[in-house]
Amino acid sequence: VEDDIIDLPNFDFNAYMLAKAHTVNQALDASIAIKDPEKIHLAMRYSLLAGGKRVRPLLCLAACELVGGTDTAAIPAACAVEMIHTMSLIHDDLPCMDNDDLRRGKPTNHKVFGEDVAVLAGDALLACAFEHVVLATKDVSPSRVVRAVAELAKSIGSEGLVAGQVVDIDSTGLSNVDLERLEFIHVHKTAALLEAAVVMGAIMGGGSDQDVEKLRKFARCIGLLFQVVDDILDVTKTSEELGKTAGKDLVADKVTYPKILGIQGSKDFARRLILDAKEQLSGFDPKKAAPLFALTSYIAYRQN
Ligand code: GRG
Repeated sequence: VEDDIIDLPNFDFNAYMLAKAHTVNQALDASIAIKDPEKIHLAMRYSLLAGGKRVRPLLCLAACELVGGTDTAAIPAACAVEMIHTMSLIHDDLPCMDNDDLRRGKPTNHKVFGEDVAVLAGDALLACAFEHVVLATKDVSPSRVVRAVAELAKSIGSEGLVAGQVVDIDSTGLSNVDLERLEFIHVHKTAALLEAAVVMGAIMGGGSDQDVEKLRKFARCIGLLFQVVDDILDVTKTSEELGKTAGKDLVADKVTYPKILGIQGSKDFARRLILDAKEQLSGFDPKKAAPLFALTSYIAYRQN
């Protein structure tokens, strides 16, 4: 998405990202100690602390801030979302799924610890996420914590992330995947967890039902935006790497937005999603909304 259609006056996004990512990384480091049995805890920490953009936790903290909450209220939820994101990547990389050797620039979990431990590390991170949000959340009413946990659970199960993954697997190699099916995959596989991150942040921060629903709509737009941009980057980056005009999506076995809409059509769609996302933030205090505007911009213009 080339044109800058998000205006961010007086907001130092780099400083914001660095400070918040540091807070998140410290909290993640503290959330899982190395204890007995050492192997499983090392495997969990290996992937959780392997880097990554931390987009989901940052969204969670920014949504909390927007509705007037503090980082303290949302940090356990932010960590829980990243734990689940990480476990989904560990499982996605397994030989029975995508069979990837590298993730975040490092050997995948199963390459280092073996397939058996990688499956278990994913399972343990999933359990740890729920335990963490319930036990570590401070200064938030129990009813809000329960609502947040329900949001998280709904976003990842057979009507969320898992639904997206199973339909994605079923679509691999098919030549007739249409826009509706592609959107189903991404709404579930990618957007659902981003939505949970934002909604949990708003709930933990004390947002009204109206705030939460506006932010849910915002998150659905940026969730799809995330994936459209991912698909565009996949084509443009691979084209650059190959020094050709044809990109990876033209040779790979999976359907992408550029394959169905073309590059320009995908960019137009991304632009529409940015405008729709912005629209949802328009009723909030612009100063408090600046981090979410900035994260939208980051998702739209990122290079990886
Ligand atoms: C959640 C119960 C449960 C099971 C997992 C394997 C699986 C089921 C789902 C796969 C989901 C998957 C791999 C989705 C892709 C999501 C995505 C866009 C990943 C890339 O996210 P980035 O760019 O990565 O934020 P970093 O490394 O920066 O965190």
